[in-house]
Amino acid sequence: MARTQSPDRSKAAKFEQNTGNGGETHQQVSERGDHGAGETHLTTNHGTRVSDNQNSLKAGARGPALLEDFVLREKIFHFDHERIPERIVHARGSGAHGVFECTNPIPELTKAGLLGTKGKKTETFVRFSTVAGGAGSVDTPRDVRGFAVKFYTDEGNWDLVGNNIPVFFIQDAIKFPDLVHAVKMEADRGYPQAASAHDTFWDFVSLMPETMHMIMWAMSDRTIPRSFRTIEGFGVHTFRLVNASGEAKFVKFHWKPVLGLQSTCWDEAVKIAGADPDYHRRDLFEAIAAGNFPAWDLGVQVFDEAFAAKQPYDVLDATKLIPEEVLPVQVVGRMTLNRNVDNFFAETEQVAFLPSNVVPGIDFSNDPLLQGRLFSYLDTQKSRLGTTNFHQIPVNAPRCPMQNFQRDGMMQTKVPTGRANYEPNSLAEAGEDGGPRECPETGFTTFAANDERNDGGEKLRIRAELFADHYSQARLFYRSQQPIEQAHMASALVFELSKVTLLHVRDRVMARLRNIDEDLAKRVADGLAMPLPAKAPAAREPVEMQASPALSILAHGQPPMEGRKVAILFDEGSDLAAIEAMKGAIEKAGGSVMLVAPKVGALKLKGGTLAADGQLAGSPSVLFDAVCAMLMPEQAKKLAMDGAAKQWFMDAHGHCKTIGFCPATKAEILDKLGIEPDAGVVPLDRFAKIAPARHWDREPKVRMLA
Ligand code: HDE
Repeated sequence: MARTQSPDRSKAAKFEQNTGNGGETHQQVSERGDHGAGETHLTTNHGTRVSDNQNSLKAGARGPALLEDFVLREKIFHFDHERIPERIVHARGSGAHGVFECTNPIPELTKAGLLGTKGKKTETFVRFSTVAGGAGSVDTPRDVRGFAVKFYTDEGNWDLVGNNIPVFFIQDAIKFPDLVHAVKMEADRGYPQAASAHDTFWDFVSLMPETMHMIMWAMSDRTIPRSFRTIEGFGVHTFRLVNASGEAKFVKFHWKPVLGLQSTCWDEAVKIAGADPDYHRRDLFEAIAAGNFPAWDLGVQVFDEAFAAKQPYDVLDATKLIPEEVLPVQVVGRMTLNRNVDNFFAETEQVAFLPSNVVPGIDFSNDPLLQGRLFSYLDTQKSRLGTTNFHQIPVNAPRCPMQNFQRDGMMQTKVPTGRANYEPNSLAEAGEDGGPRECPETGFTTFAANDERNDGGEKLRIRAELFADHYSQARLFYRSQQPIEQAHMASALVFELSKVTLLHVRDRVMARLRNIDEDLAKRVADGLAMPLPAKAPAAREPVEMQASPALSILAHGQPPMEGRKVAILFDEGSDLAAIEAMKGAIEKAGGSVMLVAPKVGALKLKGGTLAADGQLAGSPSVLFDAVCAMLMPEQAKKLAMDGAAKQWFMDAHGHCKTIGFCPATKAEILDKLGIEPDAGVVPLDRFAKIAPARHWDREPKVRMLA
């Protein structure tokens, strides 16, 4: 038998393989000379045209693959290295492009150009994230959300790398690796993923009372948001604004969502994790794709040393906030996210935020957490993106001119010309390009902070006195919540501590809770069926602060219809005109509608046929803000025995959502499930008006809360 390759045999073998080209083989496609849309040619990374992207090079049709196959080796080599290290924290994120527009300029406070003129627009890139889970984890665990914004200003990139909570767990950067180790998967067993409800996290918390304020936020509904579009953002640290005369004020940055604040409830968040692990990513992408651009107002709280000195907390302590009722937030501009990324990896994964990216007019404070971050982010980009030249990646590159004498390094993509790679040089005197020079007038100058309260500035491993108050603001937060929100917090604590197997850790947490609020501590102890331990000694006795309604989500009122998603359940025989009228009413009010039916293909209705957007079992009610059903009696009867259908209504009811019913739905489904009409379980004619509201007064009837 001939050992050489027979062209005819290899052709025959190729004909049997399906290339995915509409059922055609490679041979069929290439015989026709069709190279796909636009007649573009597939090449290697070095530009050589590839003749066959379906078969590796073999010594005979049944022979071994050859090392010589540079097309195969290059393709596999690149593929093998497609993943880069995920972020050590905030690994799971979603990004989008936007624009920031200054609406209320503050040139008297800052010389930063983006805040200096009304109507001034600055491009932005935003990445929202969870903190603890890996890049492939779900979107809805109980977790803090990152809210990182890169402003591509005319004066360089300003990165405001914040969270959706205005305070942080720890006060000093030296504790960050401990905190992160404690909250991530436990070191020996590699679980739990994206969850704080485990021994090591609560062990750390119980031993670090400075975490208590943040723990109150973490146990509140702030950490189970409805959407990225409905979270607030905070710069967390105190920063400085510096004006053209060199005068500085302190500042805290806030982002206020135009769609209002909204969260889910815990049972709902858990179920969403299964129904749609990409719930937040999908929500953001789809909203932007549909032209419903989410927006946030940027606000500032501006204050001076004298104000800072009068507060019962230290403004350099990142575990403390300044209540808005004490110092109002002044809106300076609005950011609108108006463009999805073209490529997730190139943009969302490779974006590198640096709190050290500031522009003239914005400066740091001595917050010891912030100071640590100024090192950490630059350092981490080298290990994640692999090169000191990560700033050249398009999403990271400044939009304004950038030139200096830094050279070379891995993956250098620029080709600098000339000899000037040092400064000072006098090459210009010889007619050569001498390169850029420093700019004393317009360049960034650090505000020469003269902090009177810094006791002479000896080098000490020490924290300022008021940092020792760990409970006043934890109490402020708890007592500023509405009763149902307090019940959610107590229940969250019970849930989390119930997952803690070290009993002494549960005890120690409860002992600390007693410093925050005795009633809260008692509810948690009752919920765990454990005796309340003695109160933990406090390093500093808490002071009473005036309640701050701005800290409550519900005090902001019911959400608007704009940006909310409503499901209409129908089946064969439903009235098409009625469905269309309902859809129209919801869309007119700014909501979006998903049509759900037991089968997705076209169903025969009264008045025509209609295809559903989602199949009932795959579109559980947790994915919607409100649901209604428009069914004929026979179909309602059939659905009344279907598990997915029953759960659909039970969950909508249990999550305190508005449910709109037709007579058949009420008689055949709701009545049998024991779902009684209330302020939010209403006939269809009232549904559209109140759809986005949550009916929290229903909750004590459907769930035991701590
Ligand atoms: Fe971060 N943080 N962090 N952090 N952080 C990172 O940087 C760090 C802190 C925040 O979407 C890392 O590029 C230290 C506070 C966000 O890409 C890392 C300390 C706040 C993001 C890092 C803190 C944040 C990060 C991981 C204590 C709210 C995601 C990958 C001193 C104000 C940014 C990376 C994105 C990411 C370090 C504390 C927010 C390791 C050392 C406080 C939103 O550098």
